[in-house]
Amino acid sequence: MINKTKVLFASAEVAPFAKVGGLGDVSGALPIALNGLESESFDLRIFMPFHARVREYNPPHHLIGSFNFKLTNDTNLQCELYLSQIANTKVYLLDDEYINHNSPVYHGDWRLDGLKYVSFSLLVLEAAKYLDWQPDILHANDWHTALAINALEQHYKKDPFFKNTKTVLSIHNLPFNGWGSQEAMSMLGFYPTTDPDLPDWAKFTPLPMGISATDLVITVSPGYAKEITTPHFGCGIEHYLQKHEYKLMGILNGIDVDSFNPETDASLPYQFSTDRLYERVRNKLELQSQLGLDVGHQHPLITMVSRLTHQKGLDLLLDGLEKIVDQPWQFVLLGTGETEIENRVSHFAKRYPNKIIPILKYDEKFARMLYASGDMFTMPSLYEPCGLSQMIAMRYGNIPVASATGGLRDSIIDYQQQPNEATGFLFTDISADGFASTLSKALELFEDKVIWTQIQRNAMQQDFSWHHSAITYANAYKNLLNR
Ligand code: NHF
Repeated sequence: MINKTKVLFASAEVAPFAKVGGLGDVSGALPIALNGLESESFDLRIFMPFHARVREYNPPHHLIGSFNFKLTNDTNLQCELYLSQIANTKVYLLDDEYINHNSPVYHGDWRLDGLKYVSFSLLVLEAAKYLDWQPDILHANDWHTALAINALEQHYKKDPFFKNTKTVLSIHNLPFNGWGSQEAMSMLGFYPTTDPDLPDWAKFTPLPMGISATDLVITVSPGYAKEITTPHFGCGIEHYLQKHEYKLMGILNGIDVDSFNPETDASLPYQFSTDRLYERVRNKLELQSQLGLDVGHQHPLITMVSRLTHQKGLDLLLDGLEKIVDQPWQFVLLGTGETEIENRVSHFAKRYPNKIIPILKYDEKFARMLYASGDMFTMPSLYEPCGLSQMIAMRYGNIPVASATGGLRDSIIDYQQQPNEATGFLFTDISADGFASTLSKALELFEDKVIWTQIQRNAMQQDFSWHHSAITYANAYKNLLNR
């Protein structure tokens, strides 16, 4: 019998059970792709908190057991462990008094989130022991589970069970570092790391602590791995990351190319392919008429599907659009997020009622319609560790106009740099002016149907499958185990 490599994959979000953002998409897809690799043999299992959302989604699951474990301060934590499944992958759902299966994925309250995720980070290790399942690799994601890696050092150093466990920490979003969990860490027995290369504040902050303790750090694109070693993107630990660059690598995320497939997507009125782009136009005409916009292929339709947060560059977008408001475009935005940004978008739309349509909700089906109808897809992010929407947009022939940062730069081939291979437009001057002038250029090229169709075909033919990324992860795991 072949010995499978055992990977404990810990994440706060896992789609479809509980997803808030891209972390959920990645955690619900990468594990399945890794377990499905024919060239490798992985026994990767997902460990996630039993959130209220999971209870509502209610996947088939059953209780495997309950256990108690003693914290270093002598208090007891009572835990329950459930087993469920996503495709080929086992999913363990963990519960305790802090996770409390009635809680939201994120409370938005640092104290409560601190308690929930610091305890979860300990629980994943205790659960592995309870199952007598010794992981070869512990793969944590973002600040929420980073402390599981520190726990190996701080709580389990003498425990032979984890003696051979190697560690990987994926960074999906560096600015979210777990600041505010200090009280929870003290309560649950963590102490500051003594790593002299970290600034003082970071020695007792979950994500930098995990980065310092882990064997390998993987960012979700190669570009972001480089960016976070600079002061602009490094969130105060750039010097640490420069010095420890040897343990830093980037692997671009993928998307589910079976689900996001314009040839078979049942949520679209008209399915299409690179050879049947005329069918794609019919989606656009239908959408324009549904939304009360002027109907016609000649009116360029600009789209955006996004969480409305500061990171996504909404200020820059609205200021940029205003600069070219006299041009004949239409703009449809779908998403929800910070109230202040939602209000600004609504206010802006009221001033240009026949041009700008904001749809402030989360609607997966409508998102697909936008991907399949838009001519241009905007992503003016201030930073973007990977970004998934630009890949989905390209697959549907919706041409990205995006900031030249992180994973956007790694996944989009810029017309201005490589016109023949181009799949989109990138702007390096990440400002309203930079955005407006690049969008104007795209609008100008939209008039040239031969060039535009070529860009669409190039974009739709890119391979953004998870299979591709999974092979790179598998090699990273292998290198780590052979060290
Ligand atoms: O795609 C999943 C996602 C990224 O750029 C995205 C982000 C959060 O900001 O890796 O994580």
